[in-house]
Amino acid sequence: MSTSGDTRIRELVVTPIAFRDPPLLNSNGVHEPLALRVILQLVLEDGTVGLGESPGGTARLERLKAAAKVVVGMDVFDTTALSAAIDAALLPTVPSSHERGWTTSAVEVACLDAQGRLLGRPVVDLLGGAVRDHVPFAAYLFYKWGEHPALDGRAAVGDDWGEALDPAGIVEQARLMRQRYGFRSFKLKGGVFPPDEEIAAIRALAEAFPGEPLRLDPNTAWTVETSRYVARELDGVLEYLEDPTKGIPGMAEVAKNSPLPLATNMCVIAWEHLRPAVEQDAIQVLLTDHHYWGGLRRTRELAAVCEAFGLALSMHSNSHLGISLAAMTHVAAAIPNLDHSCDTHYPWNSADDVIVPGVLELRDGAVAVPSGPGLGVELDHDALGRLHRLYVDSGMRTRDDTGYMRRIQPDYELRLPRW
Ligand code: GKR
Ligand code: MG
Repeated sequence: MSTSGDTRIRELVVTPIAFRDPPLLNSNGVHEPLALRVILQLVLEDGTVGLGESPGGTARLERLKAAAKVVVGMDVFDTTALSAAIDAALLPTVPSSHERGWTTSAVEVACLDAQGRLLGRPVVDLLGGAVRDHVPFAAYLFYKWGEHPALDGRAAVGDDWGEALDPAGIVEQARLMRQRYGFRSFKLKGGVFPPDEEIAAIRALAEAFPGEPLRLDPNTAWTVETSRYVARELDGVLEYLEDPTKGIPGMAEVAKNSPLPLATNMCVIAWEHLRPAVEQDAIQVLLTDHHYWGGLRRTRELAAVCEAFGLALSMHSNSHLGISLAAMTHVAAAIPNLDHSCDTHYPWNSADDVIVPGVLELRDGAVAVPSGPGLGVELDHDALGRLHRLYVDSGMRTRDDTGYMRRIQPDYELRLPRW
């Protein structure tokens, strides 16, 4: 392999897709039958193609299309300049650095994939090399309905996970996760039922899987007082409590008396949030996510900042497919101070992947770091075409967990905090 060819970017192909998603419940409502992502193909003048994956939705799609205009002609090895150029182009219309981060991140991953392909080296080598050859992931447990109910002429859509609406259902789902993927740690998405019911589910998990790490994440469904109550109840049972309440000051109030470490992927989501979070001692664990922290190299830098301030590190996930899982695995493999297993939604969505199967496998609760050039995964063009058609035909353009819930339960009210 050599880089003697022309490494300038000829084109960034941006393809929105939709894929099936089960009825997973959260503090905002319920997942719709389809989830949205955007697949990037960064084509270089020499024909090399780098892959990227980003969350979908109209706003993010439009920003990626804007980025596609900016990057043409730039060198794929100039990732700092590329990110700066995209950031500058978005700044006038996208004031939030967190929001701009979603775009620069997706493009950076595609650049690193292309660089790795040019050099014949896995992306993890471009991040300083692997400190682990397998990355541990947690089973991501959700309260869920047995099926998407029949709606507007569409038949009900079931799945092979079944219903989970109480502690027994959650334990059963955890057993399935263990059986299918060998997970050795468990995260429960909470904020769905009154806190005592979710405490009971965690206790049932602790009994079923003694000594295995457990986490609970209600996505800010609780007041400061309720958060403190849950933290006291689950002292010694959870490894950490994730986003029990809203905002850095709220989390700091909870942290003052919490016997449990607090984690977030909601109140510290941009560089400017780190200083107040550290000053107020609001969190003890940061869930990083390369999809909005600026890409894989910035995530590596974030890990160093966490190390400096004594923050433990874990990893956040949203509904995603294999290009994202590959990127998450490469960066997690390169971070020495990854203190907890990473989150992943992959088991819920992997049946509709856009990559050629065989490279990424969740086994014994971990993914082996792909050893091929770049991210080590190949695009399945037929699958991409099919999922793009699904996107076009579905008419779905933005995630709306609350709106979907209201169509099924018209009296559903979004209230945060709810308890
Ligand atoms: O998929 O319902 C979900 C999750 O709640 C997701 O949207 C969150 O971003 O996984 C996430 C979290 O840890 O907060
Ligand atoms: Mg979370």
